[in-house]
Amino acid sequence: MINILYRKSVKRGFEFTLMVVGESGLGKSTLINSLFLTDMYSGEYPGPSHRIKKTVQVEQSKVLMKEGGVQLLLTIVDTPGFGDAVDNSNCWQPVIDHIDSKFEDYLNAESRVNRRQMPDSRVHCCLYFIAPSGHGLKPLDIEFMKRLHEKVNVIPLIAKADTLTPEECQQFKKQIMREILEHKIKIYEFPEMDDEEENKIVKTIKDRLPLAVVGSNTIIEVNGKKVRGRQYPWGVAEVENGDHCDFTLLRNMLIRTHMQDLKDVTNNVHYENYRSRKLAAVTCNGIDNNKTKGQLTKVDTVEGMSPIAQMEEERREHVAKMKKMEMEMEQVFEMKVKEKIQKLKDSEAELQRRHEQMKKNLEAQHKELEERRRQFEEERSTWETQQRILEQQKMTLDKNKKKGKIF
Ligand SMILES: Nc1nc2c(ncn2[C@@H]2O[C@H](COP(=O)(O)OP(=O)(O)OP(=O)(O)O)[C@@H](O)[C@H]2O)c(=O)[nH]1
Ligand SMILES: [Mg+2]
Repeated sequence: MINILYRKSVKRGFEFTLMVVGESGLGKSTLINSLFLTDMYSGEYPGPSHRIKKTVQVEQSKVLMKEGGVQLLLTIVDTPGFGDAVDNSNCWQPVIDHIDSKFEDYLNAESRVNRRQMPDSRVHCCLYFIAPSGHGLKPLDIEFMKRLHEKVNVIPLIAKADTLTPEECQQFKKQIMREILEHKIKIYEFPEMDDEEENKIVKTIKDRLPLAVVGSNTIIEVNGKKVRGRQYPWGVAEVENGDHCDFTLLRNMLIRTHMQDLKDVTNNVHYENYRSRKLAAVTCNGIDNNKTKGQLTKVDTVEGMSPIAQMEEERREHVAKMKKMEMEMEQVFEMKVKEKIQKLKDSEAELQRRHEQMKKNLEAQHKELEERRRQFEEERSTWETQQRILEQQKMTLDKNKKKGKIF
């Protein structure tokens, strides 16, 4: 049954949302372009009108792609880089607001009773760009990642890895992982896989964290082959060359090996956290904190109502609201179970039907074969009889020849 459900989800295709976050100018937009979008300029450095512009607001793009026969609707969320301003406090707010608003949309869709087609625009993964300074994380990086890690799967990346030598990059990676551990930043944990090959990939990824990336939208010719890369007087940093950076490892992990797990963790951990925080806000002191102010002003204007009566009124309203929510949740749950059972029944009936059909086909084929075999046997015995008669005739002829009876 699990297989059938899985196959169904494969047939319907995947929805996946990826976000990039980091200081301004670290190549977030360029990497997104290199990973999934097709803007490319060949030859020389692109003219000013073609260069990627500074990102000034949260921007979403959608890409429809096919990966291993599976349809994939990828949403990419590009965010404005931070770190330019004199005061960078709260620079994470637009990013956090975006993630929360998507959770909110999902929660609203989920509590609607009729929810056959629920679009999932929650952010499933956030690539966090670290400047290739060689000197570890900045306080702002630590603060930002800590704000993100309870809400989204964070994967740290070293930006513009072509500006570090391989040794520097190696050292820098170790340093960053030490600091991540030290500051208890919870980055996305790559799970063990069932498949041995995939487990090898997981081990490689874990050993290489944070992944070092190079982005480029320029095509350069290297030994007669056209590649994405960055040209330097001393050579070319190739984006898709595993010896130069971890770009390909990152891309494969995102769209092949770990997409489903990133979605599962988003749903089971981050979204669940958001939902329970939301519910806690509703039940905290019996009053929804977000609504408190509004309700009090409303009740305040009711003349002649004592504070006690106001509170009683609020309490009653709240109890009624909770009951309604509870009922709605129960309804949703029942619907969910019914839908699942119906789906399973349908699949079972379909399987049974196909099984019967195959059985019938096989029986018909068997009968046909039997019939052909019988015909063949008949033909053979007729042929054998004819053969015997012929042989006898031949023998009689021979005998007669010997006796000189003929002619
Ligand atoms: N050396 C090097 N330069 C890069 C790389 N990726 C991008 N750049 C350059 O860095 C500059 C900024 O790139 P963007 O992609 O606009 O950076 P961003 O992070 O989107 O910047 P904001 O939108 O301001 O946040 C551009 O001139 C890019 O060509 C890289 O991997 N290595
Ligand atoms: Mg940008």
